[in-house]
This record gives sequence, structure tokens and C-alpha cells, in this order.
Amino acid sequence: THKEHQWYKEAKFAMFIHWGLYAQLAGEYQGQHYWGINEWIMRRAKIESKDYAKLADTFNPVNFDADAIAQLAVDAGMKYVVITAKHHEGFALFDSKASDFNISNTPYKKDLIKQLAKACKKKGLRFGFYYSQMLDWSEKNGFGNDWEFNPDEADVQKYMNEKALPQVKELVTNYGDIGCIFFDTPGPIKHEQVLELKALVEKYQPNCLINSRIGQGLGDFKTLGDNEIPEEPVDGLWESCDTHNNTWAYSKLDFNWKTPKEVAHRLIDVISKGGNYLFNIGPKGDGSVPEVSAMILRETGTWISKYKEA
Ligand code: JFZ
Repeated sequence: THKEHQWYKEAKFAMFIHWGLYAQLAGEYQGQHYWGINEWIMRRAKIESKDYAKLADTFNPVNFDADAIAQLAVDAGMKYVVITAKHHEGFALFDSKASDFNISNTPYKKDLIKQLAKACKKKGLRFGFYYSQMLDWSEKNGFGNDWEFNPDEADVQKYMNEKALPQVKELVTNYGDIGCIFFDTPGPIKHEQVLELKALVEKYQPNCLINSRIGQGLGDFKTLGDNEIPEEPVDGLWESCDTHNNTWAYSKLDFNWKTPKEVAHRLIDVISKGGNYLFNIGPKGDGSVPEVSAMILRETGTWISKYKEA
């Protein structure tokens, strides 16, 4: 199937947003700080799902401002936004009928994906989402929680049928046009299951571009390894995804921010090889964007607009 993809080729620069219950922990659990990727804190601290689920009771990101985030993407010169609709923790940032472990069952209640999809549309940005279609540490039939469940007993097909497929269907039918989907870590999903997932997306969103991490070589564009910039140009549609510091999720202690110059250089490097640069922000537990991320993105936007005028 030929998909309309000129917008993607021309986009060059995009915003990745890693946000979930983990942002409240900000890299710390029971007094211990975990350096590195903090969206993995549930696994690194081996938190049992019933304890981790308590984070939903305190989730109330009153400082989340979808319009401000969309405007920040526009100011930075970005053309699309991809947000984690459900990461490996299993919590859905959208109102899902397929699993109660979602944002409507928190003090915040509101559907965050709906707000952001609307704000992006209003500002002329394409909207996409990240979805962890197999790794799910809150489900015994999901994959990856070997500190609480027995991996040999995981019924992968049951997980797909009861959570992943229904949630992806909700995401591709309830939030308007979806420009792209960033699936992640296909793991042991079989060929026919990947075909089923791809067919579901394309039934409702025929032009939605799907990344290579759907698995089995069935993606429309290639997602390189995290923070990977290729040595040589890469053929076809592709994307490099980059953290701003050392973690996708917010960390209260990781100050190793890339400078505007580093961001601009990595952006130009990726563009020169024909790809898109998907640059990440990790909002705090209260929904606000770390001040340094916002400042550096605005600086990068200023740099790009000067470069374009030159
Ligand atoms: C995955 C996630 O585990 C991580 O939390 C983050 O969301 C990142 C964007 O994606 O991590 C990966 C997945 C695949 C590769 C590297 C990191 N890879 O194929 O090199």
C-alpha cells in the first residue's frame, strides 16, 4: 500500500514526549536514585504492580498545558509530536475501556491524549503516539515483568487480544488523524500478530506511518537505535530518536542536558543523511515541561530560523 508520506520526508524535526506515572518518581524510589532511563524505574526498582499502581492515586498533572507544549514544538521548528500513550509501565494516558489502569481513574481524570491531539491539530502539527505493544510490566500476560510473574506462563496472544489491540483501536479511532505510530520492542510477537496490528491501524488510518519497531520488517519507516545517528546516509524514510539528557522520562538529578548547539548539530547531522530527528522532552509529574528543555528548544528554534534566513 502506498501511503502519503511527503509530510514526513519534509518534517525533519519532531518532538518526542515520554510521560507517565514514572514522572512522579523522577528517578527516585524509596530513597534510592536510579541513574539512566527513568521510565524503566518500575523494573529497575522491581516494584510490584499493585504497589506501582498506587502512583495512579496521586497522578494529578495540573500544570500540563497541551497548547503550551504544542506551541513550544512550533517555536522549536518541529513539525510533528509523538507522545507515549502507554509505555512499558502499562498505564494509559488516555481514557481506555480495555484497561482500568488509565488516566480516567486518577484525580486528574481528563484524557490527556485528546487534549494534545487537539492542540497539535490547532497549531498545524501532525500528531502521533508511542505504544509499547508487548512489554507491559503491569500485566501477567504482558512481557517483561519477571520479578512478579512467571514469563513462561505469559499468554502473549491473550495480552494482544485483551489490551494491545483494543487500545490501539481506541487510539486510531478516537483522536483524529494519526500521522505516525512509534511501536516499541516487538519481542516474541509472531508474524501474524504483527500483520493483525498493522491491518488494524491501516483500517482506520490508511496513511498512518508505522515505525520499524512494529517488528517483522513491516514498518513504513526505520527507527534507529536510541540516540543513534548513522555514520552514512540511510535509504528510505527513517528517524533518529534522542534524549535531551540521559533519560527519556523526567529525572530530578540528571542535569546532563544537550546544549542548543549540540541539539542543532545533531539535527543537521541527521537531516544531512536524509532522516528526521525526534527529540525528547520528559515532563515532570505535575505536567510542566522542565524549564531547561523549554529554553533549549526555543534557542534551537531561533538558531534554525536564522539558519533558514541565511
Ligand atoms: C525503548 C524503550 O525501552 C525506552 O524506554 C524508550 O521508550 C526508547 C525510545 O525505546 O528503548 C529501546 C528500544 C529499542 C532500541 C533501543 C532502545 N534499539 O532497538 O536499539
